[in-house]
Amino acid sequence: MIPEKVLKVLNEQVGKELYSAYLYLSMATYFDAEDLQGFAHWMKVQAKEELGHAMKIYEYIYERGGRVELPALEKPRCQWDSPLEAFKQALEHERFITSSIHNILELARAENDHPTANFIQWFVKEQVEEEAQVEFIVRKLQKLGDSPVALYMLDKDLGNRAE
Ligand code: OFO
Repeated sequence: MIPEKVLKVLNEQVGKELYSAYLYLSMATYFDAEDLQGFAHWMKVQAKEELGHAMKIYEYIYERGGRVELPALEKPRCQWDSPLEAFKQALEHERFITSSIHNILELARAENDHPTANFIQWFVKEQVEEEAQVEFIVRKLQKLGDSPVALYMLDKDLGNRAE
């Protein structure tokens, strides 16, 4: 059985991952409205990945004999001033998710819940990648400045992200 306190934060994390999917899908709607289909595609792929993260925790909870309880999801923001502003928010969000994952690890260790401490390591590693890929796009956007041609090229590039 998962210790009660750990089960609580794992359930909360399912909600946070679902919210990540919701936020990135909302960013996709913004990019589609701006005719930046490549950016929108990137966000749609990311939203699916986040759903996968939520499901990974969901399945783990049941594997350990726990019960998932889904929380209410907040309405995500739907408008940004620029692609850079949207990606900066994505980076801020990923940093928040990273600290949440680290908290789960610390709590699992404190509760001597070795299986969860082991399980959550996958997410610790994943968050390094998640932050790095968003940070890379933020840096690119900062370098491109206001050049529409450069934005168009980046849009093409992001449109190639594999599912
Ligand atoms: Fe689930 O990694 Fe992003 O939020």
